[in-house]
Amino acid sequence: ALSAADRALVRALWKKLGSNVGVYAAEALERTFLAFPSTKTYFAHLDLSPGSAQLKAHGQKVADALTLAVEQLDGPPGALAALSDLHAHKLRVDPASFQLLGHCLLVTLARHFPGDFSPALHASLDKFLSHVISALASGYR
Ligand code: ZNH
Repeated sequence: ALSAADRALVRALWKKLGSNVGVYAAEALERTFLAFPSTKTYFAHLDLSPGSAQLKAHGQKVADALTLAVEQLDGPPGALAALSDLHAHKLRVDPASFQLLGHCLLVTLARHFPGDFSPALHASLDKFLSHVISALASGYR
């Protein structure tokens, strides 16, 4: 679970990302598709070329879900329950691929904010992403 210190570090990073969370999420998606091409199969109906409008739009949706998760870190779990259901039952995404996007998000943020990536922030962000991933995977049970 995330400690108060973990939450504070994640919130501070999110504040720094400001209105650009969607930009970084889109970059993380691009990295995921490049590094793990099988993840592209779910998006055959979208234009995944670098910088495409559809990729940006999807990046913004993923970003908004992540921001919601940051905002609800202190609240009861369940913020991502509906989204988990969607991925499990409608989209039928292999939950293992959540880890891949999570990894690429970490890499993307570390690359853009090298000075902020103390071992503590790295660990806290890792915990946050694991928290999001397990929330998304919860609907598969
Ligand atoms: Zn997902 C969709 C989030 C991961 C696949 N997504 C989606 C959305 C969101 C999300 C918000 C929108 C929904 C609506 O519209 O309602 N995701 C998310 C997150 C994550 C994810 C947060 C993590 C972190 N996904 C993922 C992965 C994959 C996916 C990994 C694969 C590989 N999704 C998907 C799809 C979709 C989605 C396919 C649909 C798209 C369209 O548009 O069609």
